[in-house]
Amino acid sequence: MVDVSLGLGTFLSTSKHIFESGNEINDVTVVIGNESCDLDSAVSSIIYAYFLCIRFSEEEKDRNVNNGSIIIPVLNIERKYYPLKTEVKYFLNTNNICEDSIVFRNEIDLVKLHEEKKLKLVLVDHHILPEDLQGLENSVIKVIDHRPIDKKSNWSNEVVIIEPVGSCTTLVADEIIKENKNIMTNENVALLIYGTIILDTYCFSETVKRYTDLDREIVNQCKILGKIDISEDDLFNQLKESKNDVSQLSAPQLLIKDMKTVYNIPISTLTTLAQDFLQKVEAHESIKSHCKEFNASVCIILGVDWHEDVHYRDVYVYYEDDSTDNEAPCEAQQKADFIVQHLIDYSLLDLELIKTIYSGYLFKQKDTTWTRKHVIPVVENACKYFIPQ
Ligand SMILES: [Mn+2]
Repeated sequence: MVDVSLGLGTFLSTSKHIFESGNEINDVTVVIGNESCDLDSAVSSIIYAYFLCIRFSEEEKDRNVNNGSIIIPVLNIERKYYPLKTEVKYFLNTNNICEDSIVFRNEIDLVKLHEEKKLKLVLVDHHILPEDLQGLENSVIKVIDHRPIDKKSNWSNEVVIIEPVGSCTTLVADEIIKENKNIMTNENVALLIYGTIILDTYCFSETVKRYTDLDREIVNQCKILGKIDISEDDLFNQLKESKNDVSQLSAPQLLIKDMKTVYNIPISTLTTLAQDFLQKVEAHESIKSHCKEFNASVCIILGVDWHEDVHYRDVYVYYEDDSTDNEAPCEAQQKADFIVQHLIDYSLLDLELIKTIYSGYLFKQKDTTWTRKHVIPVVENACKYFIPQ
């Protein structure tokens, strides 16, 4: 087991090192968050794993044994997508947790560990196993979540903590404080929890109202035990800024950062106008490889730009043009045309065609009150009724 007196960063790099070294390991406790890998999921899994590690090493000390077990937090995304989680990367970095010391979902074979009967799984910030991990129920030893209970779940009362608080880290910290308050005096532990709760509750905003008394209480405990001096507002602004900072991202990464898929059609939202994105030299190539990666022949880009208090929106509908003659439109174009027609007829976006560019249509969205939430059902409907000619 890892020596945890050295802090969070060392705990992570050491347990990762032991895991990768191929040494004889009898059991692996994996603490994993949900697939969005937002700050809540990332911090909950890291801090809870650290807490378990301290608990086990104290038990080991008592019994004077080393039983070949290891505890690792796993971020539930592929490593290549980590740069997209800008606020996660920023906040972990500033708390001495570098990317190298993290284990990502594509780097650990949970199913194999389960089959070898070596896996103990802890779910944080979700309580339903994803599709590819169905069948691993027997390995789950603990579930901590703050979302509304999904009726499909039936964990026994001994393993599950589900409470509707603002942030899952609140529940994690609550358990830590009850059992071993000392852990919270680690400055990084306290600050990570403090920042995550602040971000999740929109800094205890009264308009959003996404907090409970327990969130408030844990934040106060973090301040006292971790001797935190940064104000809630300052840290909230830092985290919000880092979340919106896309300056380090490439064009293909911008298309994935905020994306939802509807009937196999990726719909990306940008923080600039699509028109500006399309002017980048690598724009066309990026869109093509984006379609390839998601196995799509049509994709949609929604652009937003803020100028003081006014905002502008535009919509770009792209199709892969694989037609060999110019007479009949290819299937992808027919589909794009059908979607465009739906957006014009059945949505209130009030679209005005600006131009066609790289086998796609660029529209100005004249009613800017409509967002992706409104676009999705229209695209869904179009896909449902589309029949290629
Ligand atoms: Mn959460």
